Amino acid sequence: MASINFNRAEFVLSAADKRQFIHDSRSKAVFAGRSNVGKSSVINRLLNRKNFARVGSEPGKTVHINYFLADDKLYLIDLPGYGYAKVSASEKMRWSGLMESFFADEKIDAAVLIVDVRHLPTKDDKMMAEWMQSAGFRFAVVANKTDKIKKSMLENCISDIKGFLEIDDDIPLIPFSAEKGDGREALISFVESCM
Ligand SMILES: Nc1nc2c(ncn2[C@@H]2O[C@H](COP(=O)(O)OP(=O)(O)OP(=O)(O)O)[C@@H](O)[C@H]2O)c(=O)[nH]1
Ligand SMILES: [Mg+2]
Repeated sequence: MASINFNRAEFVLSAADKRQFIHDSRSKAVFAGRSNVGKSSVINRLLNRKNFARVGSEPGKTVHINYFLADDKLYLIDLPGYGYAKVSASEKMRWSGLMESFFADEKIDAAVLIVDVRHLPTKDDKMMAEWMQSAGFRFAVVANKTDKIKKSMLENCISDIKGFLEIDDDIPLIPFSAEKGDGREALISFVESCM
């Protein structure tokens, strides 16, 4: 268990190829999820920065693997999103290849799957959740964009997401709003508990 100063952060690099992956003794937390669910926004919220990780209204903004370093101890890794319909077949292949080599190559301390609280997850999300658990990573799900639903809906939305993903009861499912900051402390606790 380590304590991280998330206000101390730097951008390290954007990797398009496995030769650029980072191997050192620092911890690594990855952020995965469908295009446009708010992976980059969640990272910005953790770091208390605006548009540090690039946020876009157009889905598919993050096409490389972006490494941010918090407190010289922990890499926050922004993975390119999946599931955007307009992506070409060759781009999908590139994504799969990059992900495969990334996960084969890296020691991951914490894996965070981000979903949109308003919608049921997709089959791709479920595959990602199964895969991350079977890989033996410490794993949590973040249900982002809670500011977009009524408070009274939250409990139902969360239990629907949990039911669809069929995650174990001991997997944290964290309601989150990158916009408002809700859930930030809970996500920080999870990440720090993995180190
Ligand atoms: N209302 C609201 N909007 C959000 C929240 N999180 C992200 N957004 C918006 O959702 C859009 C996508 O956010 P990104 O952070 O770029 O999403 P991403 O998952 O990194 O997207 P890709 O890099 O394309 O895979 C942007 O317009 C954000 O401003 C949130 O908690 N609440
Ligand atoms: Mg992004």
